[in-house]
Amino acid sequence: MGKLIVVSNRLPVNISRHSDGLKVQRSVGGLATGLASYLAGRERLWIGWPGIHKEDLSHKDQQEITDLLAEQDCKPVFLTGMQIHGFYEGFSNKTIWPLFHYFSQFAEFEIRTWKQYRKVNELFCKEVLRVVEPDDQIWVHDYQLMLLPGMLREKLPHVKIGFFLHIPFPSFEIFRLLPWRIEILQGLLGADLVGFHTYDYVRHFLSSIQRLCGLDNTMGLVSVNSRQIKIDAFPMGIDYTRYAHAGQRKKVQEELSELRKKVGRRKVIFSVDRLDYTKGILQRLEAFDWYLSTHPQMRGKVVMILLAVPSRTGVEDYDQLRNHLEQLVGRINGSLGTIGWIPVWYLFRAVPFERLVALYKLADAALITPLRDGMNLIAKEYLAAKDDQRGVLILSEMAGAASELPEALTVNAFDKKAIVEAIDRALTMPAAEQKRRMRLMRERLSRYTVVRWAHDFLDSLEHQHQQQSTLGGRRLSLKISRGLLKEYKQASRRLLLLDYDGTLVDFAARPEDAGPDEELIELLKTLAGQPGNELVIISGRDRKTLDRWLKKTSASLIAEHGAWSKPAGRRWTSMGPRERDWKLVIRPILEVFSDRTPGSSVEEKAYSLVWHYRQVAPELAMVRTQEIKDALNKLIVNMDLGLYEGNKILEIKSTGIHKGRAAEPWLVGEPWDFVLAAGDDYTDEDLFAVISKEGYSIKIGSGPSRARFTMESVGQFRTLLTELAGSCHAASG
Ligand code: GDG
Repeated sequence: MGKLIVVSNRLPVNISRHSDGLKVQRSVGGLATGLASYLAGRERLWIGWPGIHKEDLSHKDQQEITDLLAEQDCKPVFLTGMQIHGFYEGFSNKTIWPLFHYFSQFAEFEIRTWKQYRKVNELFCKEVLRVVEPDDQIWVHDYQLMLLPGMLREKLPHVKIGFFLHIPFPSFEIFRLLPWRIEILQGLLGADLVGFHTYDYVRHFLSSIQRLCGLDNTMGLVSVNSRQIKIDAFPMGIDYTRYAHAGQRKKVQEELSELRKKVGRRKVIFSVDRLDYTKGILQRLEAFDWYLSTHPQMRGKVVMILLAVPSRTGVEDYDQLRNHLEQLVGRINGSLGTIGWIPVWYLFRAVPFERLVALYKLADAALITPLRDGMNLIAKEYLAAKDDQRGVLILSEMAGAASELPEALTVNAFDKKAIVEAIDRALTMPAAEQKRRMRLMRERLSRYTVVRWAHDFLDSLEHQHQQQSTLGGRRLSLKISRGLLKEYKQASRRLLLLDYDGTLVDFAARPEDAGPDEELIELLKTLAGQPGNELVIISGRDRKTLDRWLKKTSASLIAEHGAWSKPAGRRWTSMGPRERDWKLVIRPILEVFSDRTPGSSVEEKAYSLVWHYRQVAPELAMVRTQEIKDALNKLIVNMDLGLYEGNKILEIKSTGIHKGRAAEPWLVGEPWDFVLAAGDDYTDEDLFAVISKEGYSIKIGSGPSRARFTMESVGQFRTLLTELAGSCHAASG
């Protein structure tokens, strides 16, 4: 296996300037720990921003940092203050962070910061491209780099790319507010594996790609062109033993006895977070205030230690939050405190690891009530640190961790009364019950650690990639396309049978918007005009549309899946008499369903009726399609009709009309020495069935097919056609 390349916004290092030069110190983070054992004996590289603005560094400094970091298996992406301002403080923290945590009222939608975000993702992409090798695994982290997987995929079609989001993925109704929502989804879909903390976030992501990109999934597997992407939940764990054994450290014991002396016999409620509006600090403080008002017997007997770790200082919303918090602390302490008892012990700073663990060990209850949180590792660390199994965790339902910790007292963080009740229950809970709950949760945390999490993710990425290789078995490789090109050049009689939608052009939201671009018209004209060529466009569209869109190309046309055909320069002829009676029965049924299903429509073609549902909410479309099938299946048993499910359509048509039959007049008796047939959906399978095994049949996209080869996308297929067109120019010119 090749090396592992981890890419995250920040490198796991701190750089400081000393009188004798720059110093790099590795910081201990969950992710780094999780990877350490996985990486034992394996080459690794971590790419990220080193935390200092580029303009504060001379060229020599940059070189020195690069060299120092290389010793730590790290590679810097140097960013200017302006880039950090737009990309990190701007788009990441003022757009994505609030929106993904359901604070849409705080989200700013600025083109300027979006552009910086894209630019910085490109810079990260460049750094990865400098070092990546074909066998490597690339693991991209978090919301600052959501475009990166897509950018890498464009350059590296076959390399293994995983992405993990550490914050929540919001529901579709929130995500859709983002003006650049499609770009973000396309970026993420560049990965082979997209991981989230919980299954709820997976569901939200799947629903967004379904509604915004029209991509369905089967058990979390999504096909994009002919790549299969897995979307799954990997709840991040902690370095359990580090916290569980920390109590044995002398420094922790000293801190603890110091704290115990200060607290005396009082009960302790501990609250610690980065100072962020998503963490619900004000709300929990108000709840504590209410608790003290409604439980006067507890005054003087309980304290809340509130540790707010500075974060994003200088940003207005955060400074305001700090002001509010300090006012509230002041008000509670002023109105309820007495000489000798301060209800809230407030600290605005980060504390060293040993003091943090001592506080965890001291606390009778941890009050962790974020309004929204991707996971929340503090809740897990509190439990792990409790080696005596005493203490109660009060945890918000809105933290990802809640789904793994059902033995905690879970609360709705907006429901102050529920928090008050939970505080009361926690402080009066019998020791045996505390132990029972603690034991179950600690056992789980000791099994699913951050190391297991990293292993699971990377193993799953490897597995997903192997699956890709199996699926890609029939992919039209470079070698085969060279052979195809050679045969095309050498042939003197060539037949090209090409489907239109999904083969020559991508799907549009409205079918009428998928007309050909100038480049396509030119390409088809060239192909049709080359000596010895017969070009047939074989489509499900009606005659009028094909005439209007393709008349300049002088290609032969087949409309309505073979109901009509028009050899170049001739008139349309139909495949046989039309049977109208069945439509009189079936059309009204489809219309009733259509009236009840916003976004759907019924189209009548000469030989078929089509129910279109591209614009219908996916869950509703699924229900309605099944209902229509149930209703019609009974009716058509004795008619010469079939029901066909295509790309967001359900078609009812005569079984004798299909693309294979329509192509026969071209195939029979003609001495072609090169045949190419291409299409993307079930209607093209009838065509592939009549192509001889020497001919080239190509399916665009994934899924089972009779075609000999597959290609990923319309873009790739058009590139191949352009090469064919160019090859004969070159030959004749
Ligand atoms: C994001 C997501 C998700 C905090 N104060 C001190 C201190 N810490 C350490 C804790 C813990 C970490 O920082 C905080 O982790 P969280 O998970 O609670 O929150 P975020 O920083 O918002 O992280 C979150 C996480 O990513 C992982 O995917 O869980 O939902 O928002 O490890 O111990 N450490 C020390 N002193 C402090 O004062 N030493």
